[in-house]
Amino acid sequence: MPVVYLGLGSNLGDREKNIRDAVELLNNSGVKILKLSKIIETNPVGGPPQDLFLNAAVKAETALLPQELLKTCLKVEADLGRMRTVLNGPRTIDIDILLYDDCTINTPELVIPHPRMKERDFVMRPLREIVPDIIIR
Ligand code: PH2
Ligand code: MG
Ligand code: MG
Repeated sequence: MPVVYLGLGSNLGDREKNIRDAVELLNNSGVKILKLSKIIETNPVGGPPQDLFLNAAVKAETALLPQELLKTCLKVEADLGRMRTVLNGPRTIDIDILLYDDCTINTPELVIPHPRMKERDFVMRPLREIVPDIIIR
């Protein structure tokens, strides 16, 4: 089954609960969680002035195709009350597909590997914890 890596972030509401609930909902939606990194507190990068984030990464396996996985991530975000008002603004939960097997995808809806992941410490620190030898092309 395809192995995928997801990045999670929250800086609104009960941040840790949001991340743990997202992991649980994903696991019940055909995205079998294999590993969850530590949940780390990070300074917001970009966007308006906003509160500190909690970030984490997961390794999972799924039979969902990339577009289906994206729909599932967006559904879990919506189920946890995410509103999209301000670009890069505060959010109850953000679930980003970082890697999907060795796939490269470039569509208007979905770009994999995630285009900004390498420069983002809040993504790479938890990801390297669960995959120390990861190489991103
Ligand atoms: N997500 C963003 C923009 N900035 N900063 C931190 N620390 N953590 C995030 O998850 C984050 C961010 C866009 O998705
Ligand atoms: Mg994001
Ligand atoms: Mg996102």
